Amino acid sequence: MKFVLATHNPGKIQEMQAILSQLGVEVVSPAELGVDVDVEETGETFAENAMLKAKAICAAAGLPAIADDSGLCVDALNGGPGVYSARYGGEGLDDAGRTALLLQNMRGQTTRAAHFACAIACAFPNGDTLTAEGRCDGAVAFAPMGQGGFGYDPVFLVPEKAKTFSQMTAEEKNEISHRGRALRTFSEKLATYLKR
Ligand code: ITT
Repeated sequence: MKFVLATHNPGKIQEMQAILSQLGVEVVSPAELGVDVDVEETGETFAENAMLKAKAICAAAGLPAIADDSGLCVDALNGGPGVYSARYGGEGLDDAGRTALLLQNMRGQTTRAAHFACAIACAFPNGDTLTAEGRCDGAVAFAPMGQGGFGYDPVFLVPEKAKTFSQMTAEEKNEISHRGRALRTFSEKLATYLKR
């Protein structure tokens, strides 16, 4: 069975393709199918937004769709930017701009604890759905470090590894990341679903 990835984020597409192909799930991007739907993320939780995206792309593509909604939740910012991670600071900012804004808003803050959260939703053309969540605990670094990954990776420090996500290989990140964990849980649920 082929699945369409309900995301426009190239960083996510790369990671989701790498993890899902290892798990034996065949995926295509919306671009490969000529599908271009912009879904308004009106949900208050990662899970709600992931489901909105999965259902919209499933309807447009006529294929089962897997969506990811994720973000960085910082304790000192009351869990923010959270579901607003992609929109932090408004439309004009890119990944580097949002990261710089985060460091600015954390200036002088000694409580650096944060976690990445990921909700995966899968919608099937027959109306069935599957969901999974994953989380990775860490801290907001004091300055960007490393070149890999995307988004807030350069400032997300994993203390046990003494590295930011950007300083890890793709494999190292996938092993412990919110997205890796959510997708592995998802693939177990998918296997059970497909057996029925
Ligand atoms: P789609 O909705 O098209 O999937 P998006 O980038 O808008 O793409 P989200 O609404 O889920 O996705 O926003 C998540 C944001 O959180 C994303 O833009 C990143 O800035 C950040 N983020 C999520 N996972 C991340 C990761 O593994 N590393 C770094 N930043 C991440």
